[in-house]
Amino acid sequence: MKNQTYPFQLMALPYPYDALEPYIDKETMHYHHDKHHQAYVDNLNKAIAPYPEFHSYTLPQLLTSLSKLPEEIKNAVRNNGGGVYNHNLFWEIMTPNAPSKPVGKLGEAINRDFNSFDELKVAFKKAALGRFGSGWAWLVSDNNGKLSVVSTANQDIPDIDNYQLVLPLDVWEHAYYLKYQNRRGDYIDNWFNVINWEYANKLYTQ
Ligand code: MN3
Repeated sequence: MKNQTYPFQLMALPYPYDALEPYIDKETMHYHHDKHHQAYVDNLNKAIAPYPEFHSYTLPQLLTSLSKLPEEIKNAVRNNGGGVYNHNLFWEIMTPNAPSKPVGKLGEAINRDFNSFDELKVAFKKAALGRFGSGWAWLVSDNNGKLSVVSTANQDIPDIDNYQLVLPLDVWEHAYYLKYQNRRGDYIDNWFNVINWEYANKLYTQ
């Protein structure tokens, strides 16, 4: 997925639509993946279709070269390219067979940098609740493996030249409104039950 180029394609969900029930419901997964994510893919392709010089760019390359893009497609690539990239990662970081807590080197690093898994959850929830409007909360690691929690607006990604993304959480209303309405906090709490910590550890150690 990471190395694909134009025309970009919608990533298949790595599990059935109802696999994350009861924490994330089947109907939300259908809308989120089949409609929202698909729209980001379509709009990204539409934006770069007239610019063959960018057809050999991977998504990370496009997103880290925004300043090189023509003015008229810069925002479309930033928003829709970010949307594709973030959702690809978001589906992968969830699993119906989630271990209850962080594993491996990542588990050790969480204890080192946040004192405990519980304190990480507090910091992460604060960032995710504090993001006004639409955006994402992230656990990221710097080049020395030090972890931190950040949030971004809209579909913006953290600085992937300098940070490894470890956990992405979508806090757009489309990610939770059907089941949770305005209760973003409950959605965040429940999301911790479906994190694929094996995969997160792989991202952290790669
Ligand atoms: Mn989303």
